[in-house]
Amino acid sequence: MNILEDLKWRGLVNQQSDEEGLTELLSESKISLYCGMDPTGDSMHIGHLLPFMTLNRFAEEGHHPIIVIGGATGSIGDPSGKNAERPMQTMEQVNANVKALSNQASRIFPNFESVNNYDWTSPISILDFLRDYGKSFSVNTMLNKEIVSSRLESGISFTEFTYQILQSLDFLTLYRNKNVQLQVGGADQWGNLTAGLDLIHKKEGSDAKVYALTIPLLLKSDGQKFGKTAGGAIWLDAAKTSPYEFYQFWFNQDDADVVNLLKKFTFLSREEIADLEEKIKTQPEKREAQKTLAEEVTKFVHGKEALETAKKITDVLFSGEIQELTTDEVSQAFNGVPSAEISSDVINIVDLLIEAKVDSSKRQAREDVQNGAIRINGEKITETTAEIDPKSSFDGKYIVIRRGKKKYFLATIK
Ligand code: 545
Repeated sequence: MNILEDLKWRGLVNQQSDEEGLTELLSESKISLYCGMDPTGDSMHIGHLLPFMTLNRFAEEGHHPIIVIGGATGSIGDPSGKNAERPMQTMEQVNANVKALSNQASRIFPNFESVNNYDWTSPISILDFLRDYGKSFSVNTMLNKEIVSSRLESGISFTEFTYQILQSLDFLTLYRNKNVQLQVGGADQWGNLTAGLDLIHKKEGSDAKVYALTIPLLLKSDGQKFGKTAGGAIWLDAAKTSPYEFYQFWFNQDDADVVNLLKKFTFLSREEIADLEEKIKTQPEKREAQKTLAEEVTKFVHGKEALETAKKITDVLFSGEIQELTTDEVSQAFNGVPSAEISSDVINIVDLLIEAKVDSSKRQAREDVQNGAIRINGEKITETTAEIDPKSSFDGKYIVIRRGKKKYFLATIK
């Protein structure tokens, strides 16, 4: 099976400019290909991951992937998929985001080449721009692209209207300087990708071998957009979404979605995925497929060590042996549980339950303790006279309180 067939099997192909041509090119030679990202923020989230993981699939076949970080395009703002003008970022913001994203990209995709389109875009003067490139673009064609036509009623600035020219210029520059022959992007990028093909064909001749491939927008089996949770996006930055939360996100996927996700987000073979698909049918309660998905994606994005920590936290929360966690693991594990700040003084258990907002009345707090419903750092406390020393656990930073079987609270020490 060739790589395009594999991508199709995984559901990773939306549109292609010339399937036959690309199939032939890939059967003859190793190529360079690229996907871009604009510095609209300081981290990617899982919605951005697929095109870059797709480049990685090409890399595994010996092709050469390049990431373009949009220092220039990000200062303009891509109108694709947006129904209103983007607020323009300051150049300081753009530069800070370029830095953060470049670091993130090179950590997750260490074998990719990375370039910044500011380097070749910023030296072009307005006259060169209009004379060398503007002439190759028909306003009529630009207006007919979905990116622009969908904005004609609500309005679009000349700045954002020009965006497709800048992205096309990147493809042309990379074709000329690095022999890049394929651009990959999400389905929203089709207009920008084909604008690039047109520019290259005009400037370099209609026989230039360049191609575009888009990846479908990911939906869940219930039709909802994938990757958005009640708590917001799932970020690739461990400081925004901890590796433990990241792991849990994948682990909690429905049976109906998990095979699709294994195909798209892991590098497992058809056989391995078929095996897991079988296990969903015969032993769904084991959640083997979800576990494998969570392990594979967490390892790919955060590395082996972070995966081990995520699994350890998962096990500890299941067994209740909280004292086995390190301070850092506590902060990952309980990020998002109800928490309150308390002082570092030794405190009576009943008072602690009130201060940490576990119980709202002393009567309730005493009852909970007497009923054996309260655990402090994993240890059951049954005496209402018990005194708790905040300095004695987790470097004096946290007390983990459990009420009943599952409900956790975190007291953070001031
Ligand atoms: C710029 C210059 C190029 C080629 C591409 C670009 C960027 C492109 C774009 N892409 C999106 C993006 O999102 C912000 C990510 C940052 C954290 O806007 N014009 O930059 C997304 N892209 C990945 C996929 C996408 C797309 O990075 O293509 O479809 C999401 O899946 O929206 O020469």
